[in-house]
Amino acid sequence: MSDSAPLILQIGSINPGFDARLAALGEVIEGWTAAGRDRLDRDAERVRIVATSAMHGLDAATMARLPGLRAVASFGVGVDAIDLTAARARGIAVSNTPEVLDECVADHAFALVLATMRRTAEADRFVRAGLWTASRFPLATRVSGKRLGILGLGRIGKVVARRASGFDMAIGYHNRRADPSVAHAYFVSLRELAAWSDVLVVTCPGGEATRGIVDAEVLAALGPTGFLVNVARGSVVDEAALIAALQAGAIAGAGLDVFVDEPRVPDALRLRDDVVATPHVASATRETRGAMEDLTLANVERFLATGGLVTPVLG
Ligand code: NAP
Ligand code: 8YV
Repeated sequence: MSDSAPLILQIGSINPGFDARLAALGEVIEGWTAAGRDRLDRDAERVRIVATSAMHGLDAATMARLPGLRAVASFGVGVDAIDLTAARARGIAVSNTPEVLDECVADHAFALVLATMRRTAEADRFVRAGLWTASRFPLATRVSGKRLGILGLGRIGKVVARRASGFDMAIGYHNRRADPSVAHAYFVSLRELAAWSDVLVVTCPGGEATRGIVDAEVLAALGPTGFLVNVARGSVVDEAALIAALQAGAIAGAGLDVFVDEPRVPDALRLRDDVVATPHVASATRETRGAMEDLTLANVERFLATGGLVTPVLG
């Protein structure tokens, strides 16, 4: 490749297969290696596109080092780890991977609804520990026919609602504004949605606008028989308030795929039987991760060929 060919800066490895396919599209600087960092010191001005992920993000300081940056292609739908304010100010376009992960993320949300309310993970531990021969497992909570509240009835939230309708559940939701395309009950107030819900499922974006909106007051409204499921971002839930609510019996349990300081999970959550914790895997099936890889690479390819993006979220 010529010395003036555009470079791709990859912030973090996705997996060897993805990394190899990206490298087949153009010259890649591997930002996480010592060699990549040296190369970036020499050739930062030649970088035209950054390939990143919902996990690795892109901060304003890195963007500022790349005067020729025109686009960002991110693996994942959530863009809260990308400084969109800095990107907007520079006219840098950003793409993500919407829709291809909706079904699997909703499936996982529902797995957490069932696992927390029916105590599935706890029951598994009970059998494995050999306790069944000596004692009875406590009763759980019925799921079918209950009220499921959705914080963030967007692409993923709507699939969660579809899953819930198969369990004959009543559905309510809270967004910033009502969605005229759905018949579910709209709650202007998140607190009132929580008070109505038997289980509150969080599927809104992370970032400053939603930081800590599931707070002590919302958890108190959910109440001692209510469950919380979060497949959105750890930042949406005030984790200290959640721990306090669980410890006080102010809510019945929580199913959590996302945490404030991943991959670190506080012992106060990790060691509780009324918490089901998974390591941010809601989209992690071979099928969905493959589709997310394809869409990320399609965005890079389109940018290199035309300057445009397939699924822009900004620009
Ligand atoms: P989406 O289609 O944009 O839906 C987001 C919904 O949240 C919209 O209905 C939006 O409605 C609502 N919302 C936004 N800001 C809000 C606020 N301040 N208060 C209340 N509601 C608000 O997004 P999506 O594709 O469904 O993805 C949702 C999120 O799921 C992602 O951003 C990501 O963080 C998370 N996610 C997690 C995983 C995982 O592995 N655990 C995987 C994929 C996605 P209004 O605009 O009307 O408010
Ligand atoms: C990502 C996610 O797979 O899409 C998102 O927003 O959180 C997950 O699907 C994960 O964060 C990898 O970057």
